[in-house]
Amino acid sequence: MKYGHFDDEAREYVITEPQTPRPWINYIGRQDYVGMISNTGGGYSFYQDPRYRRLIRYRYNNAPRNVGGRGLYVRDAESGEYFSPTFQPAREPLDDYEARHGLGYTTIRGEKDDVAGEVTYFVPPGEDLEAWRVTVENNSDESRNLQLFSLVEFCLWDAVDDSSNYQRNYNTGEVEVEDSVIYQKTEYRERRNHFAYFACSADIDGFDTQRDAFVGQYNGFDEPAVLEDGEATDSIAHGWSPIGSHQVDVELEPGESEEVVFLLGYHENPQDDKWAEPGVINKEYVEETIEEYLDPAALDESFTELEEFWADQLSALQVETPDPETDRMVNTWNPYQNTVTMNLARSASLYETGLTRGIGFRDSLQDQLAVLHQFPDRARKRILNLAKIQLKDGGAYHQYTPLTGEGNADIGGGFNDDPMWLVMSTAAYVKETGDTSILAEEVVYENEPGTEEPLAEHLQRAVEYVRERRGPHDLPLIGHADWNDCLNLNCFSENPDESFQTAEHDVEEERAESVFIGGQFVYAVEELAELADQTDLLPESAEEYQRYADEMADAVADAGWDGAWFRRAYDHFEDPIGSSENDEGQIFVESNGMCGMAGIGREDGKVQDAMDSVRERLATEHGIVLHQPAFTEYDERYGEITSYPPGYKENGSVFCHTNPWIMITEAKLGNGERAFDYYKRICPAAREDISDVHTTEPYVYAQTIAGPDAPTTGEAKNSWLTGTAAWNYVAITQYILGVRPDHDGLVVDPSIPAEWDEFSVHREFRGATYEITVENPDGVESGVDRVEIDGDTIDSQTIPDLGDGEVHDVRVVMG
Ligand code: BGC
Ligand code: IFM
Repeated sequence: MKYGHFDDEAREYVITEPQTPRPWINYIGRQDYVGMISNTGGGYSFYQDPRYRRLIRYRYNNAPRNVGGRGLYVRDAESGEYFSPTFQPAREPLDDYEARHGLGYTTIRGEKDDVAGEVTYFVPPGEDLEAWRVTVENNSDESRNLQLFSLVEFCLWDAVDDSSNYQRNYNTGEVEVEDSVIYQKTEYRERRNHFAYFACSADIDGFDTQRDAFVGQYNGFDEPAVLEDGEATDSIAHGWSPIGSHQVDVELEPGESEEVVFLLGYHENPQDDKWAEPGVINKEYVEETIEEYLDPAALDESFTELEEFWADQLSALQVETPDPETDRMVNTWNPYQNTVTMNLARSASLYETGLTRGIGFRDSLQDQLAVLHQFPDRARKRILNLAKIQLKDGGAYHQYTPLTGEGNADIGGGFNDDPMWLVMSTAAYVKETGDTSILAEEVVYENEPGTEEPLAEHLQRAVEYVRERRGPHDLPLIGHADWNDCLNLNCFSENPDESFQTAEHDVEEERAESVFIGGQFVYAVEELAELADQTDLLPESAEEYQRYADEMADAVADAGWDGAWFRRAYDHFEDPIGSSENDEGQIFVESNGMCGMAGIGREDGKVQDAMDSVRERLATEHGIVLHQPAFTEYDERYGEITSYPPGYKENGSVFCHTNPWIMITEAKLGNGERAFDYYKRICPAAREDISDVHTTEPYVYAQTIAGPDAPTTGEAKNSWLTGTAAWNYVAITQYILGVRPDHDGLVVDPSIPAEWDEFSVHREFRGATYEITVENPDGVESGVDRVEIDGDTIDSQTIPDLGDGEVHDVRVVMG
């Protein structure tokens, strides 16, 4: 069952039924001001930090869900009937409803009894505010006496305090109303000097700022007292729960409509004006902005700017394939999700509260892989920022706090895969841009802020970190965990009555090993070897790095091989995990994907065997699950992974992040059919028809899809902020369609379904544009017979880096 459809031309997802199985959201704003808008107008907003600068309250685990925060109501003053054009919060059934999620904006339209309300939400580029452009329309044949009510439920800045410290925050709330602007100035008198405003373009007929006055003591947002009575109370909040609500009376003749603009904005005084008079907000800072953006003409202009921004962002890579679902993901939705994920890391969604997590080292480095061609400069900056939370021993803090840039000491380090992602992403950055100067950038270490070393040295330390921390099988020590946060193997006793995971222990005693990191090391250090061929900025030679990689590959091929697939790890007692010797967790996808991508043992058939085993044991119609069999009981020796019921999250769900590793490996083996088949199994657009099963948005990837061991198999969870987006984009564009940046140019090496007879890729690369057409006259899955550039055949699969600002026609004939 579907709840809408794609409008490919407009690059919008159109939702035609408000009661989607979960809130289906969109993100607005991409710099400091960020908001989430659901298909019923819910969600929340913040400035820079979703915890400390939260503007709108959101109740994460609420029933009915996704209510509060934002609201719009249209009321007929004569009949007293009212509805929300966004369906919620009034939840009055609508005669007509449509929500359009576009790139950086959402438009929702609802009609009832011949009155329509339409609202477009977006953040004008460069501004710290969200605009709601609301139009009320009289589609009946009589004049109507209507009232529009807005609603914003302010969060008192620190979102944790907001939901925990009521003895304080029921007293701190302060507001001010001047003309049509409601100022939320809570805590302004304290040290922070920031305030929010909720402005309206119309002369208002009333307002409310105290929630309980608006809602009524015993009503909900679906039947607020003010809507029941038809009149705002002009309440001023003194403590309790400040809100902003305007009442605008609108008289409309038949066929007439009226636009009203609302602005929810944030302001922070400049540093030199930090200590304003206590309690007196500096409205003069925002007056001009408010006036400017209440004017629809200014909003038109910034909306055009927003559209141009996105057109430009997407223009570097566009494709045309025989598969429309692939096209809509690759051309629009996947890069859109990549950008949102790059901006927010894993911090704020409807599932990530923004209260506890910062920017993850591992996560954010992987996010860069997909945006390098879109905004290489921002990616460069982020890579260098991340390198700052590396530790001098080559390890890294696992996360940093965006407001301060400091490593998160509560979580610390000890995730032993972390350093390798720095190597992988830096190498990918250089392949895209050719800019080796990043390696010379001086970067500090988190634990030695006084010591700056070139990024090249950071990479070297990353390599040494893994090389120096190896266990009894010469495989890398896993530390607290590798990519799989929940595989926690350093448990020090086999006695189940003792609590080992939590016991204080000396890191020196940790012995559990990771085959996954072994594969990752081979992959990353071979990249480093290639990089060393390009530049002498790295401390060691290509041969030396290759020797390290080969050494590790031998250890993996030896102790990491189970006979038909790669093992996953060894626990503290040297017992294998991910082996046919185990009862549960016999085979894991991660190590097979990573060792497969690294090509370990490819020459003697190991990679192909591993892929066959994955297909036989892990591939389901909803994607490839993490492992089989799933763990049925909590087992301290494996840690958090066994805390999940079978089929969920790290315990055997389709953890979508890992699937592209298999797609890439299959593509590298030339198995185009399989690679693409896996791509389609988890492709959100391809799952649109089973939206009632999948439940999350059909236009973005979710982190997990419940595996076959789960009672709700096929159900997705935790959509939007996931490394799944970046890796799937890499898999489809670089390995299946096969156009990938390399140091000397763009490699063209497709691995596609045999029945595809042609596809094309528009790719901008280092200043030139390549219009690539791939023909497949013999119906093969892989293999390239001929490459022509501007009519001339070249003797290679690599389109040279022409860098001449020109457009070049590239014809590739497979065979
Ligand atoms: C989740 C992981 C997550 C980790 C850190 C665990 O409970 O299962 O997916 O990465 O927490 O937040
Ligand atoms: O690899 C992690 C990621 O860093 C955060 N989400 C879960 C993944 C698997 O545990």
